[in-house]
Amino acid sequence: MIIESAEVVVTSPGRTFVTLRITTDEGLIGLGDATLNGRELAVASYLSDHVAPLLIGRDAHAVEDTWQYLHRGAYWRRGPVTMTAIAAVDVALWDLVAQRAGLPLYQLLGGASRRGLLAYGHAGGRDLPELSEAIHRRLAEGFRAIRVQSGVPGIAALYGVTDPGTAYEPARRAARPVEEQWDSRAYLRHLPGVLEAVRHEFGPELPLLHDVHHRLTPIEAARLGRSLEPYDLFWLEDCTPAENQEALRLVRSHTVTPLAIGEVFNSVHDYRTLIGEQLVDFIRSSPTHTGGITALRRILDLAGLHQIRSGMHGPTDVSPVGMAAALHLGLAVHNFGIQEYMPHAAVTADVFETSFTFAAGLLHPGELPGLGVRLDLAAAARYPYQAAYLPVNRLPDGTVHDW
Ligand code: GCO
Ligand code: MG
Repeated sequence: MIIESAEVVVTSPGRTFVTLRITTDEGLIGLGDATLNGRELAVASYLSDHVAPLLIGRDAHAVEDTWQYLHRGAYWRRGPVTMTAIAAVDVALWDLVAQRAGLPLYQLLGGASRRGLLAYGHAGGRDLPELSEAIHRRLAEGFRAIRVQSGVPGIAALYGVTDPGTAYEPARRAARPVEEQWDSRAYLRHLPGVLEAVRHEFGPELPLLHDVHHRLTPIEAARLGRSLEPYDLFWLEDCTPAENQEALRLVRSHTVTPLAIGEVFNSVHDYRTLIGEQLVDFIRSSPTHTGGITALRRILDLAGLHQIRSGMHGPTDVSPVGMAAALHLGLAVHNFGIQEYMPHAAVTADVFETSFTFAAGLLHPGELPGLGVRLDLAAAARYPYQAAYLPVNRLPDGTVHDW
């Protein structure tokens, strides 16, 4: 099965997605997600200028060799742009190999280890009544685990909180990033009361998650983790800027609240201390930003030795192709934990036809050969690229802070 062409498709149906589309001599088409939120064109260029020409004439079955060729062969290793580009190639090749075998991809990854993947949905509100309404809405949609984000008095624009009824979408279409605010002391004072109220209203069973989005110092994170222990969180996510792996030693030694980290990681090396010293409980990487299925599977196998489970990133900026890859891998690995699921805008379905399902709180990748996703090129052309940026964060005195 020889690769004849590799084409990069940039389209913005609702938001921007970058997709690698590989065609073989037998006419099969494999898809890989290369979407890096707010930096999409950098990956598109890396792929079309530097990677696509190397793929022509290669054997599409050579998944591992191609991964090593693009990773070691580039000399310059790691980094979100490079690893997202390699991920797109890797996922597109897995898609092709599985289509050629006539099997849904999860069957090539070891087969199903469970009936479906427990998914969590997002609920955010500016205050408690809005938050409660948002949680009820998610439960009515079938979610059986909820991520809870709340407004904080004194902070005007905050991560994870939108006007009632509008879907949360972090990237905004504007010439420059919008600016949000942050105040750790106000947040630390307010959040425990929010989780207490939610736990009280929704009872002890419902898994609740919360995302700090990289904003606290280790000692602040330790304090927060400890103060949330009575509310039995499923996880506390990205409590500190996660690239400092050693910071988690301090957090871990002070709290038994489970910790999830890694949506901005792109390599197994970002996890070595965290996994080796058992400093986290869930791996947030998605195939899209971590070098694909080949690379994430290695990370999850290492994590499994330490009873650390998957909790793959599944925001709208992981495309339907990237979501399908996550679902096939998640269905197959033994140490699956939970899958984030932020459904795409309805208009995205004009371009991407998917076969994954969501029922009774569980996602399933479906039974079509390969990933089970199709890209309609003519429809993609109707949604030309539109620039969007993630927000930038500032403290009350104007200092730039982690967003
Ligand atoms: C999450 C994430 C997202 C990110 C977004 C950035 O937990 O889902 O934190 O909301 O902010 O993916 O591109
Ligand atoms: Mg997050």
